[in-house]
Formats: sequence, structure tokens, C-alpha cells
Amino acid sequence: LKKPVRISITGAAGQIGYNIIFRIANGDLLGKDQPIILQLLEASNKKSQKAIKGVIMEIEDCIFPLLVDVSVHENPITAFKDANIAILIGSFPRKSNMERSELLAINSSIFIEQGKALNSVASRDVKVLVVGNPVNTNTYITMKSAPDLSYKNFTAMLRLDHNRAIAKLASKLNEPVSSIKKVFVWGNHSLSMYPDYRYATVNGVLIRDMINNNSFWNKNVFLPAISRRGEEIISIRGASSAASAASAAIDHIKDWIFGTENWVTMGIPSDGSYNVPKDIIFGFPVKIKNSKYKIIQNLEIDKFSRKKINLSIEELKNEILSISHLIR
Ligand code: NAX
Repeated sequence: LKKPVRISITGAAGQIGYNIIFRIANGDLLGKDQPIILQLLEASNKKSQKAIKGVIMEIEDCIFPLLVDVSVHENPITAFKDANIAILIGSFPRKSNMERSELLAINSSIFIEQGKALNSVASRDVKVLVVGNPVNTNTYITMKSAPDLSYKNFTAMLRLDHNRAIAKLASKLNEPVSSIKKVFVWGNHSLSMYPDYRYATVNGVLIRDMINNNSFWNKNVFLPAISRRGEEIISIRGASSAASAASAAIDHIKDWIFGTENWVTMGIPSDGSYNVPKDIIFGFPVKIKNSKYKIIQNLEIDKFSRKKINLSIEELKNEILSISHLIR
């Protein structure tokens, strides 16, 4: 029998947590022959700790054969102990009257603490996926708070934006989602993101040729549709994306572990590629082999793309500037 894999999940009683836990326990992430141990972290307040106990009761009742053990924590030091995979979903939600800088400051205290805990107790090759917003900068803070772990252990979720871009192109072209390749999203998981289909193909044919290089559609329909998809779902469903976010997180980690020849989007610390300043967490197109991602190189950056990429860079530099005094 395989050795169980330890998976820590924060914000486990939240919407995304409630979706992802059951899929992971069912084997959707690591396969039907891989035993797992879940270590669930929730905020220490009474309400959250009570809610997570209810989730545990449901997990028990699912009698998942792969689930060897599940534990609840309010301290990241115990929650991340020996973790092989850590999915950081819990974060402080934005209140309507809150400035982005305030949100960043509150969240930085959460992710500094969690980064330090990962640094001291997680497995040295732990794969960390941060989902909680503002996700790029939360990932940066976590990474910088864990100096003994490689920067390559830390990633941010832009996969939902990536999947949304594929879904949109598939419906525009009336083709199955699986036939669409080489779409990806540059930058920050915010309105400044830049979904890029200049290289994308459907059954090997360049999509931009099929739609006559339609820059009007790109600028006025496609880009806003992807960057505003989250808001649109909130206004229609009455709650933010949860099942699709959980699904994207599974796609992200699965590809990271098992590899992919397809281009996928990961938020990763920049190595300076495409003039993105080193270390900032940025959405890049990658391929993955032996659990190591590699940025797709030598893509042409035209004037429009440069402008879009620079917008995300500037935004992220400002986010980091607003919290940098907290992490030194
Ligand atoms: P919920 O508010 O339903 O759940 C968040 C949970 O985190 C709550 O149960 C809360 O008690 C817990 N929590 C808060 N502080 C914590 C801490 N310090 N330690 C452990 N747990 C803590 O939010 P949900 O809809 O699940 O979304 C979670 C996060 O994902 C949000 O920040 C959201 O903005 C972000 N998202 C990111 C996406 C992405 O593409 N990167 C897309 C989906 C989602 O919007």
C-alpha cells in the first residue's frame, strides 16, 4: 500500500473548502490508489471551529476508503506538520468600505504566520497553493516568510482564470473544451489580468486566424468577460465561485504533481522572464515535468501585450510596497 500523503487545507469550513475536501477525499486529486490524511485549519473563533466540526461529521459519513485520518486545527503549526501539500484558502474577506491596502495588511498577518509555520514544520518539498485573495501578494508574503523553503514550493491560483478563458473560447467557437490548447493568463488575479489567446489553437488551428484577428472582440468582449467573470457569478448566484474554484485548485495541483505537456497558467515567483521583476508572483504559461514547472519562453510580446503585462506588474509592485514594511 502507498504511504499516505498529508494535505493541509486552510479555510476548510468555507465555501471552497466545503467543495474541495470531498473531491480530494474521493481521490479526484491523487488518484484512487493513494491514501490521504487531511489536516484542516480553521480560524480560532467559536463559529468557525463549530462549523468545521460539522464538516468533519459529513466527511465521516462519506466513508471515503482513501481517507486514513482527518484532523481539525486552529494553529498552523500543528495543521502544517509534515504537510506534503498545503492549500491556503482561508483569508480575511474584503468588507465594502475597505481599502485594498487595509485588506492587504490584515491578510499579511495571516500569511506571515502561515509562511513561518510552513517553514518550520512542513515537508521540505511541500507544494503550496495559495487561493485566498489578494492571491498573488498573499503568496509572496507566505514565500518570503518561509526562508528555509525553496521559492519553487510556492504558487498562486490563476487556474480558474485560465479555465474561464478556455470555456469562453470553446463556447465562442462551439468546440469541445478539450480541443483548445495554449491559452493562458498573465499577471495578477485582479481586473488587470491578461488572458492571452494569441498562440491558442483549436485542433491545431490558430484561434486568432479563425476569428480574423478580431482585436475588437479581444479588447471589448473576451478580456472583460474573463476578468469580470467572478463578479458576474456573484451577481447571478448570490455567492462567489466555489465549486469552480475548488475544481481549478485540483487541476493546478494535479498538473504540478503529475506533469502536463499542455500549457497551463500558474502564479509563480518570477525569474525575470518577460521583464517581470524577480520574485513577484505572476501568472505565467508553464509546462510541467517531474513536478517541476518551466515557463514557456520566447513568446512575442507585442505593444498591446506589453502594456497589459506592465499594468499587472505595476499593480503588484504597489501591493508589495504597501506590505513590505510588515515582512522585513
Ligand atoms: P469563505 O468566506 O466561504 O471561507 C473562508 C474560510 O476561511 C472561512 O471559513 C473562514 O473562517 C476561514 N478563515 C479565515 N481566516 C482564517 C485563518 N487565519 N486560518 C484559517 N482559516 C481562516 O470564502 P471562500 O468563498 O471559500 O473563498 C476563500 C478565498 O478564496 C477568498 O479569499 C476568495 O476571495 C478567494 N478566491 C480566490 C480565487 C482565485 O482564483 N484565486 C477564486 C475564488 C475565490 O474568490
